[in-house]
Parts: sequence; structure tokens; C-alpha cells
Amino acid sequence: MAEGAALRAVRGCLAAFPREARELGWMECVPYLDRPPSPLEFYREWVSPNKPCIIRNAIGHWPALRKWTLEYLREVMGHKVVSVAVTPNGYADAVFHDRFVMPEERQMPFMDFLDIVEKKVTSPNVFYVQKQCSNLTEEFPELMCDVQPDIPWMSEALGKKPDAVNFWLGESTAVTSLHKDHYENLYCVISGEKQFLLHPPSDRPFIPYELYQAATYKVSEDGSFEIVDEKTADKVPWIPLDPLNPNLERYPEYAQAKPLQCTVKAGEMLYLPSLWFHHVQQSHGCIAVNYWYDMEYDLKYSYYQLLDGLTKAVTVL
Ligand SMILES: O=C(O)CCC(=O)C(=O)O
Repeated sequence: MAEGAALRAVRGCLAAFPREARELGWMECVPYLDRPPSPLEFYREWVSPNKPCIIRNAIGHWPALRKWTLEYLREVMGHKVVSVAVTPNGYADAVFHDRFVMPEERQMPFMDFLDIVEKKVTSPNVFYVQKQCSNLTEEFPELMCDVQPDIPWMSEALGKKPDAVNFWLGESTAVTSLHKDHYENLYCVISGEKQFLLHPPSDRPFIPYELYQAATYKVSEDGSFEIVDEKTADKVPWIPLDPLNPNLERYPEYAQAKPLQCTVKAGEMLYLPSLWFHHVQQSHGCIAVNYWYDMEYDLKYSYYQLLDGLTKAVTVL
């Protein structure tokens, strides 16, 4: 076969793949479970087939559900200095013009952050406690007694403990841009609600990535933000597309992708499987805790790497 025909054949296979994968296991919406499953059942029905679900009555016994008001958090944590992501537009870790821009990571007393969330103080900027890297255990250890250090049935199902337990609290204007990672993610909403837009890993051929110079927002003397390039030579691959308002002229393939959308309410837990693309928004002052369990680097991972590699190869050719 001539090279051009071979390339067309590979492109055809990649374009057909998301639909074929969907036909095998598509869900119109994210299903609900009424209670936490047994470890074996959870592994068999959800982790192994890499399917999301929302689990009710899994965290109803956590004191956090009753205790964690902004007032309570102020009382327990107010004087502590914590890391807060600050941006001019609500997008931390996202593409802005021709850069991949990370937030200013500001160290500030938690009570100053709460003043902004509660609108006691106004700021033109957007603030989000979203440090990840286990910020709940590292920066908010006083709150650990109100939740659990791990989710026992998940730890048993996977045969390991979570790599990170994260605390999330922010303004409604703070948005997490579309991305994916290698965690089996149990996302628990304590108060307010989170809106997720999800794509299965099989949608990869329709999801654009581009390479960007890494940069960070820095506040200047006059309070305005500048974007300062990182010194690293490596460019960052990131998704430039806003799935809520996709530029289909620039990324026409995305029109064929079919996102799932769901809202996770207080007391509910979303199982967000590894390698799923996710875009996240929240109600103002929403409080959440999530558990990142590292995925198994098994055949599923290798197949995804192949899909990713082929998609990149036909995009640059
Ligand atoms: O809650 C968020 O804003 C983002 C969560 C997320 O992207 C993650 O846990 O991987």
C-alpha cells in the first residue's frame, strides 16, 4: 500500500474507534449506586470496565457533612497560612493565548481567603484552594478527623492506599480546564455541587492537544497580572479547547465527541476512572475532598498509550 493510502487507513480507524468503543459500553448518563458496593463488585463492575458512577450514601457518616460550614472552617483553620491558586480569569493550569499558564500560588491566612469567598472583601481576581498533592493531609490536618484517611472499600478493591487526599474550596468562577490523569479518582462533595463534563479515553482521537510554553501568573506592583515564562525548555502538551464553547472551525473533529455531563451534590461521591478527560465547575463556596489512587499500569494503560501515540502521529503528519 502506498504511504498516503496507509495514512488514510490509519486515520479512518482512529476516527471510527470512539464510536466502536461507545457501542460496546456507552452510557447516556452517569449511573447512580444507592450504596457503596463491595470491593469485588466495585472492581468488577466499574474499575475494570473503566466506567464512572455516582455513589450515594457512601460518606453520610462523615462528621464533615454536618460540621464543615465556612464559619466552622474559619474557627478551626482561620489563622493558618495555606496555598491558594490566584488567577485573573478563574483558569488555573489552562491555555491562555499561546501559553500554558499556571496560577500564582499565594500563601495566605485561610481567613483572608474565606473573606473573599464570603464576599466580605472584594477582589477582581479568582481564588481557589486546589493545590492537590495531598493538601488535605499536608495543609489542613486539623480537618482529617472529620473525613477518612482513605475509602476502605476502594483501598481493598485496588490493594493500595490513595497517593493523595485533596481539599477543594473555591469561587464559582474557578474552572478546571479539560484534562486527564492517571488516577482512579473518588470525588466527594461535602457542600454545594460540582459539575463535571467527561469524555472516555476512547474519545482521544477527537480531542486536540497542542504544545505550549509553560508560564505562571504573577501579580505586579499595581495589582495587575503578568504572565512570566518558566525557564524549562520542555513545552507542555495541553488541550486548548473549551468543551462548553468549542471552536469547531479550528477543531472540527471535536463535533463527533460525545461528552457526558453530571452534577455531583453534597453527600455524593463520583467515581471518575483513570484516563477520563474531565472539565470541572462548581457552585460558589463548594467544598470537596477527593482521593487519588494510582491506576494500574496494565494493558488498558498500554492501549491508551497506543491510541494517544497514533493520534499524535497522524496529527503532525
Ligand atoms: O475539582 C476540580 O476543580 C478539579 C478536580 C480534578 O481535576 C481532579 O481531581 O483530577
